[in-house]
Amino acid sequence: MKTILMTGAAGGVARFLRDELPDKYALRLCDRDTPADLGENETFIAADLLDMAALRDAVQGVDAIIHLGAFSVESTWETILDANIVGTYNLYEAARHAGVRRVIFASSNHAVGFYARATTIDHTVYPKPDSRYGVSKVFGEALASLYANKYGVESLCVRIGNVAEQPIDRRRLAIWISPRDLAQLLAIGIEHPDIRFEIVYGASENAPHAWWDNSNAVRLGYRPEDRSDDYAQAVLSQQPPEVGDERTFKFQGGTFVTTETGGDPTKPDPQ
Ligand code: 15L
Repeated sequence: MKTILMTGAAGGVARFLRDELPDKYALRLCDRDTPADLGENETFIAADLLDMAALRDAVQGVDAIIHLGAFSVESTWETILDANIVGTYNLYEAARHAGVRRVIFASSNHAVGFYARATTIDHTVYPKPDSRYGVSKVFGEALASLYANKYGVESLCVRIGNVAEQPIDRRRLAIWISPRDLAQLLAIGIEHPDIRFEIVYGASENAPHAWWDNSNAVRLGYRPEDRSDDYAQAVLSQQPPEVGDERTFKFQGGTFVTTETGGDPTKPDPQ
């Protein structure tokens, strides 16, 4: 049985994944706070991403790491610097020293949020972050590339769209990923024999609404089971046409392209 360390394990994306990842993995959950309801195949280890000694203990003996731990929307520079930049550096350093072979890095669509919605992008485009948060995800991808090429710590970087049971608005019809499709992508990240450094988009089958060409994920074996178009009629009939600052509906990143604090109107602004 493979042991997988999951950072950010008390967060919302982890909650979905803990239900969806195959039982064949022993999950070592890692966060500052203990997640609720540990399952039979789950153990918990407390670690702050800023605490290198605790991280070194957390990564000992694992086969792969799913690195979800981060501040997950726009915030102050200090918050992003600590949680997402220093935290991700510490995680890769701990992985390198422990000889962990594979990391699945939860990148974000906000690494490329300043691409126009009218443009279809693939995994080879240069980054266009829409926020300090997006910059931190570009940093994570760059770090993953460095650690793969220099130290042999292999990475699958997943530019996650929006993880939810169903697409929650017009923008999310283009970038939605269901929990089971995300779990499938992460399992590819754990199991695929030929990954050194790869970028894929974390999206379900979202044609005809999609902005991303996810052929790299398909090449690695990804076959999404869920389609955002199944929800399009319901979403579009409830959503008024987008109004307000036109940048928020011209660019893929939505409200992240203008906000200084929050970024995701479905979440409270960070303090
Ligand atoms: C993200 O990267 C955030 O973590 C998530 O909260 C959503 O806001 C998502 O992007 C999105 O763009 O919808």
